[in-house]
Amino acid sequence: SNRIAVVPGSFDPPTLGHLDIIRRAAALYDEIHVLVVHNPDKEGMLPLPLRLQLLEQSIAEAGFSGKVTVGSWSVGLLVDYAQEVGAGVLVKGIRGQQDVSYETPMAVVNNHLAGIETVFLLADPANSVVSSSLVRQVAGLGGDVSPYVPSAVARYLAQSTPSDF
Ligand code: COD
Repeated sequence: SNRIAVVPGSFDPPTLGHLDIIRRAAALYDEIHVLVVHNPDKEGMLPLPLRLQLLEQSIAEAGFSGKVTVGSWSVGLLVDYAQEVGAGVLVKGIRGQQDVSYETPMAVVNNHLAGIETVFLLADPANSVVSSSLVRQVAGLGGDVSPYVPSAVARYLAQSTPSDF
């Protein structure tokens, strides 16, 4: 059924942009699976268990954990996971033309592979410059990223040293 949606991402780390998309997806669907898609070839900044923990904490602190579960996926196609949990929809956030170009082929292929639809939510302009890579860069140089990330993430980044990234 299309009442279950997957919100996939790297979430390295989770940002306020991610959280806004999760909140809005939860308003549209009965059940949301936030999925940390782990690319074993990409080291990334935060280890997978920490991404999961920060996502869970951020979602709980934002007060919309009711319909939202957090999981991870590192083998096989994203659509295999969607089919396994009975989701007919992937929800993604669009910040601008670059996101459209990046997401379009994946949306088309996922539809061909499994009949899964991708629903795009336009980023809130307040978050349109926020990305995990920007947060990694600013935090790595010792800057304050608290305007861009949930407080659980800000707390974690503030107590780790730049050389951790
Ligand atoms: N505001 C709104 N939305 C945002 C913001 C923001 N500030 N920042 C990010 N988002 C959105 C992104 O557009 C994306 O939809 C989502 O949040 C996650 O973002 P990231 O950066 O954490 O994750 P990405 O972009 O690295 O995506 C990783 C995926 C694994 C989800 C992606 O690569 C994917 O769908 N892969 C498919 C794997 C697969 O099965 N391939 C075969 C068929 S295509």
